[in-house]
Amino acid sequence: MSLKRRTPVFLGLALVLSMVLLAACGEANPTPPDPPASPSYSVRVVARDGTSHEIDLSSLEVKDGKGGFIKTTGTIVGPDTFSGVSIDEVLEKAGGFTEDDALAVTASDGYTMTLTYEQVKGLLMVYGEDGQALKVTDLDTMLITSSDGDLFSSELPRLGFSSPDGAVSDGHFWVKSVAELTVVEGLSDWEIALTGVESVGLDRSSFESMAECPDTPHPAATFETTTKEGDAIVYEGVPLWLVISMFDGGDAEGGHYLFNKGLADKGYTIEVVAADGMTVEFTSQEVAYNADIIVAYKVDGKPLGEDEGPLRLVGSGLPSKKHGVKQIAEIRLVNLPE
Ligand SMILES: Nc1nc2c(c(=O)[nH]1)N[C@H]1C(S)=C(S)[C@@H](COP(=O)(O)O)O[C@H]1N2
Ligand SMILES: [Mo]
Repeated sequence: MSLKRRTPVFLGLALVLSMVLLAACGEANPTPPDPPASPSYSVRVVARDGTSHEIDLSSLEVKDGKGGFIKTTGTIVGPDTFSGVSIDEVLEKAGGFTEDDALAVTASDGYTMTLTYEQVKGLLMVYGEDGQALKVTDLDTMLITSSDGDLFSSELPRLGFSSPDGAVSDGHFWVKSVAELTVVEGLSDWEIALTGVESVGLDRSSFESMAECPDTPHPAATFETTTKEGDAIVYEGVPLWLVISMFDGGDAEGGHYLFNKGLADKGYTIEVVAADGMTVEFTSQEVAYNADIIVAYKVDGKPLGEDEGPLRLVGSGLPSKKHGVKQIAEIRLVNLPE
């Protein structure tokens, strides 16, 4: 009796939970069993000229490293010690890496993180014990191949960043189970302002981590359209509501982003502002869980060009053509309920 009654309630709850869980990528994965003792790893490196090189990591000098990372939730993992090889040596074996290049690091689960030249060289923001950003520091970028501790002994090889003091860097750069390193055209970092219940900066790598997260229910979004010339193109990004979950005050315990459904129901206005100041408005109700209003960061697999980038709005849910804002500089929540 009572069991039957409860069933619909639980189903309803499960649905709601699957709608609200958000944007903190790579944090709920159960850790697979440890790999067999002293495995040998190889990664494929695709050079700028398109040639593919299988690099046996055991053929490179093994170095000791120490470091840790901070997750989107604010949780700090490590620091701990590990061993591995220098990313410079891996790239050297495959034709090199120049200042005009960037590096797309792809994992076997499909997760991808693109590092600028500077990030490949280890210039990353490091964080203090309370998770506060300290300063950009010069770390050693490595592919971790083993660790005596538990933290970095599975899902190898793993991208890791080392310094003598074991600095803590952004978790989204610590790509697990690296399968391929692709040398791509150089790219620049950007940051846009998100101003709402909270104020945060959204930068390139955090956006990519959100869009590339292989864990459901992170809903990466694509939109197919045609250019004025009639060519088919595909935009990639995430729904606008997912970005809003980062600064609408809906965080759950531990700092996971949750979309603040209650606030959206009460109603507020979303302003999307372009670099030239052009601004369009949406209501929170029309954007909430709407998969067809998309913040795009790529077209045909490449970062948006200067004319539209770093981010633009696309999708069949836009109320007018004018709403397809290019060169987004800021997203604001205004007319917030008391
Ligand atoms: N292959 C792969 N690597 C990944 C991710 C992922 O989803 N897949 N998530 C990244 C993010 S966003 C974080 S915070 C950390 C989480 O690492 P953990 O699963 O070891 O806690 O891994 C990073 N590396
Ligand atoms: Mo993360």
